[in-house]
Amino acid sequence: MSRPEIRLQDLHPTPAELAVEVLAGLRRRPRYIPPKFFYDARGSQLFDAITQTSEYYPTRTEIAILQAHAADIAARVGTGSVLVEPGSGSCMKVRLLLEGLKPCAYVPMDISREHLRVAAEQVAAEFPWLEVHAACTDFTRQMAVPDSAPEGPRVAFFPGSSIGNFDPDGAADFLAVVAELVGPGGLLLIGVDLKKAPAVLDAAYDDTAGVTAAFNLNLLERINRELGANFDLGAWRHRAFYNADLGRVEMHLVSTRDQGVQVCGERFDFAAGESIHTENSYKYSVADFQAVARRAGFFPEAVWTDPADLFSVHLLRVAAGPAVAASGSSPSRP
Ligand code: AVI
Repeated sequence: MSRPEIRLQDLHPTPAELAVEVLAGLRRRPRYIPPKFFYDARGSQLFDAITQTSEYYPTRTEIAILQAHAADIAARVGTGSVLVEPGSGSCMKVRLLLEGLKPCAYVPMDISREHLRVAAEQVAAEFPWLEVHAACTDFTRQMAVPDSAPEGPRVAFFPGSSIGNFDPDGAADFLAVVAELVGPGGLLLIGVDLKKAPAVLDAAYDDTAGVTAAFNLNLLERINRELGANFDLGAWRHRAFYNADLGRVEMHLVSTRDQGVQVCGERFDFAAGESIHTENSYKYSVADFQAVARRAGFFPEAVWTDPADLFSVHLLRVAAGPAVAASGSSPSRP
């Protein structure tokens, strides 16, 4: 069978870009490596496996919200748009919207090239009437609709509470870039995880099967493989906890002993118990998130939640005037 036709714009980060950011993150205190580097091919697979664990409620809850309100969403968004999805991953959730929205084109964007290609081809095969224009890019740095895509009113789809991986200022900056991408009157449909009991959050980010631990540790494996580093994977452990003061789940890799590691010819010493901070996942109330969105020039049009108030899906529209927040954004730093 011939492969379905997709157009792929390739701006995949180079090993040199990985090296620059990893070295900078290991030199600073506290040490920090941005979560976008989780998503090599294995990391993307492990993330998909996380979404299947019983503890990780966001994915199944957001899907239930999208299914329950698909008709309302379609009525509010309308048909014929260019539907853009930054961080599209496996393109699972967008499938729930495509029949109702009937976009004229779908633009998945992801940092993981092969994962993107496979996912985009599957969407193109399942929805033969849909033009798919994929863009392999680090959307935290560069977010542009490929020139090959048609003109049309733009709608951005940013599910999964990926916005939580920015700190609130970074989130407002990122949303301002999205507002510019969709333009005046443009829409954003975005999933945002809600604040809840810390025990639920702690379990969601430290599942008993150890999938999230493997996902976190895969970062060190990737750095060993791609940058010729010598992290001893047996000497690091996964740690995740809800930081109530800052309203975020933090993930760390903790050194279990005093050790030295070579990365790109540079030696880094870690004391026992010292950690590399690898991810923040901010949680919001509906009102707090709407306040962040307003700073970026968006106005709330609708919000849907599940009966247990675990997760929210917001529909936001760009105001006619210019956005307030500055453009340019990067994921949250400690
Ligand atoms: C992609 N992102 C929204 C996930 C989250 O919940 O912050 C990544 C993740 N990290 C650990 N589990 C899932």
